[in-house]
Amino acid sequence: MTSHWILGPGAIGRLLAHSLSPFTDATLIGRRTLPEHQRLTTPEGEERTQRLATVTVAELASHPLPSPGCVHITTKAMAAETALASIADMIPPTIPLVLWQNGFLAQPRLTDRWPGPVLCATTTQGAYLTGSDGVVHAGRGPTFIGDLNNQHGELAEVMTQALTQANFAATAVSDIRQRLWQKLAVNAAINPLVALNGVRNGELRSDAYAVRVEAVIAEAAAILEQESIAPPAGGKGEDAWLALVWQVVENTANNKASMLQDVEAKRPTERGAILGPLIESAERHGLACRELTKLNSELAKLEAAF
Ligand code: KPL
Repeated sequence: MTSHWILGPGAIGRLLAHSLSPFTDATLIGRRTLPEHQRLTTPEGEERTQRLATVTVAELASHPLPSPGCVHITTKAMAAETALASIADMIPPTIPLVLWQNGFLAQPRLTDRWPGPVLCATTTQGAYLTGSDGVVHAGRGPTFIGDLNNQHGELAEVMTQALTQANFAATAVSDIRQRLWQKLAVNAAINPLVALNGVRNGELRSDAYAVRVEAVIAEAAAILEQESIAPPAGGKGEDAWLALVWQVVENTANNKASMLQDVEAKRPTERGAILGPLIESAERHGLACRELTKLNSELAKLEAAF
């Protein structure tokens, strides 16, 4: 993979740019100007400053760059399509895309609409921004890459090799749809509740919240079964989903979930990409989704007051 454009200078976008830049040509693209000198704090606490190639969409329109080998879209889920539209006439429509969004909203839409190959990535790398010139790589975690129709296995291999070489460990997989939905289920059980109540993940273990976590999982397990999404590692139905959710709550007890960070910053949340596909599927299959719908309306109400 010769050169990478990274569209969306959030935490994962900047982490990718820091990782790829010493090894290959990587350009970070945003709507606003970013300082060229960017700081990375590693999980070991080491601080490094790197000069990254940064450019705004407006600068790119007036001073076009040579076409990249691929475009990583690292915006929030609901911004992915607009972000791609902002650069679409600057790149050939055959360029491979890599989608890094949570949930399952941008992935099926762009897979249907973009003429070139569309890879989807799901990552457990932990990272957060510290202002316009810093990102903290809080924890390492695996990344999986594949495409929804399993037509681009070789490209997924090339992409994961490029990332792994850059110390961003990634594996090509043939079950990315399963993995995206599994992450979505965990996010649906944790993110809306912590965001609405302003609590860290670990607090969901208290009785008042645990009942709602269980209600979400009861609805989600039935929906996932209809979507042919297997329960996690060898388990069965609702119990396996619950065990996974409680494990993630335990592992991330001290975390402020991404949706809580959005609410605190008065940014729109990813509810449409996380709760949306579950509610839409429940309606399609005639399944109950009272708790999911309630969470979605509560979040909508909260966001309307920003
Ligand atoms: O993925 C997460 C998020 O914050 O979006 C979890 C797993 C809930 C960890 O906080």
